[in-house]
Amino acid sequence: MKRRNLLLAAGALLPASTLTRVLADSGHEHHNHGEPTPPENGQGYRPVQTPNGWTLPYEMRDGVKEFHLVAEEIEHEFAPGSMARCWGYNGTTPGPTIEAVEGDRVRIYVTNRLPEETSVHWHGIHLPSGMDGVKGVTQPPILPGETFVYEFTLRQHGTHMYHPHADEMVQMAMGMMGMLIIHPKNGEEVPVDRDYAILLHNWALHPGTERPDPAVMVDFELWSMNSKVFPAIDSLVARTGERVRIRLGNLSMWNHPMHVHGVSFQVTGSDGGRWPQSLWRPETTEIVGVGQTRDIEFEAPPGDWAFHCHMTHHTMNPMGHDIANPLGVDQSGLEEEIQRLLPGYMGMGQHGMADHQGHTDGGHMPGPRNTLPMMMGEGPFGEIGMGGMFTLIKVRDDLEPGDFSDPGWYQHPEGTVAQAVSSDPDFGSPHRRGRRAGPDAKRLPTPSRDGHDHSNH
Ligand SMILES: [Cu+2]
Repeated sequence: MKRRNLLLAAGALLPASTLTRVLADSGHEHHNHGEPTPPENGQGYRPVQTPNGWTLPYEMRDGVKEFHLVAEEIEHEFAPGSMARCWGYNGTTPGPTIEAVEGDRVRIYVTNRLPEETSVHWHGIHLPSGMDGVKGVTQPPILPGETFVYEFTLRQHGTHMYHPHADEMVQMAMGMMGMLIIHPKNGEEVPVDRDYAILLHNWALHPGTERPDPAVMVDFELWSMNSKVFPAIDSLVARTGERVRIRLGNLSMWNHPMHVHGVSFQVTGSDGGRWPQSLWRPETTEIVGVGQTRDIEFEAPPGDWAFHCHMTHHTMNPMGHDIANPLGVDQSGLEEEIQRLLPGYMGMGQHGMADHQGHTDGGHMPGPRNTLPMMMGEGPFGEIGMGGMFTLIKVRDDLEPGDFSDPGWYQHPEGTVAQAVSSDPDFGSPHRRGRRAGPDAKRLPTPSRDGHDHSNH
């Protein structure tokens, strides 16, 4: 194995000194509006929530909504144990959500505190060509230290995004992006009770490093919602029966099939605005393509529901992709060999990878610094074994409208939880076809309730 591959393999299995659960009531930074804004000139709207993020306050000046973005290098935490130097706006990646109403005139100052030139493109917005933010085509670059002003009237509504159009390969890989939400001026025929905005992204933060690598096109280490990875992504919460909208934007390098458990949602809109109801369609997974936005809506049933990208590698943290397949390979003796090159290496994967988290959580595996384990998170039934683009939608009967604090784990009504009925592999008389392979029942991994497979040590 090449040394880099070893490192990546090790990175896959690694550390967990800081397995802090962050699904906390850490007071989501909401928005500048407080409670839903009362109608002004018939333009009232329910403010969007940006999980782990925030909404940019504006000032009203001569009838124009003034916003100020600052492009700058920032310290960013993907989850406890993974810090990086990223680029973003106003101290965060993604940048703050900009929220306005169809018909508003907006003036947006952009100050460049990056070490190189930039620009801001208002993705999908109908505006004068010279406000479109394509460096070299519609404007000169915003040089380091300069402030530019963009000004235009919003002629549409929908879920939009903003990002640089100057050295965008580097600047977007470093985290420069944000959401731009435009509410329809006449309200919505089918109102929603909770409105969430999430930007999907990927990061090449190689094990042991602290700057995303913009040269990577395919093999990313981190897959994020609003630049956080599970378990540091805020849970989305709702009261039973409330209508929830999740606005999803994708400025990453991959398409993301986003899946919600427990409901068939309706796909109701995009950056083309909220679609006519005749175009709404029921789905349980919706692909949010690169450069696209999609709005999904559903009426919330009680429970804890997973919400995640369905690309299985996108719900994992750093892992090697170039390693040989260890499934079914007897690794006795190999560990000692490899440890001479890479102290602390632990051979795993013979029976699958579910035992990785036990080793990393147990702390027996030190790894590259500043690198998350592949899977993390502890739930009411043990290790969750996820990472990346994964979070929970927590729906409760007794949640107050407008309360966004994490309600803890769901208390299942009696008799509604799947449970063990036997530990005998020969249990029952299941119908089977084909030829059985692999170890006979006596050599199957010993089942245990702590998430470990204890049979291979
Ligand atoms: Cu994905």
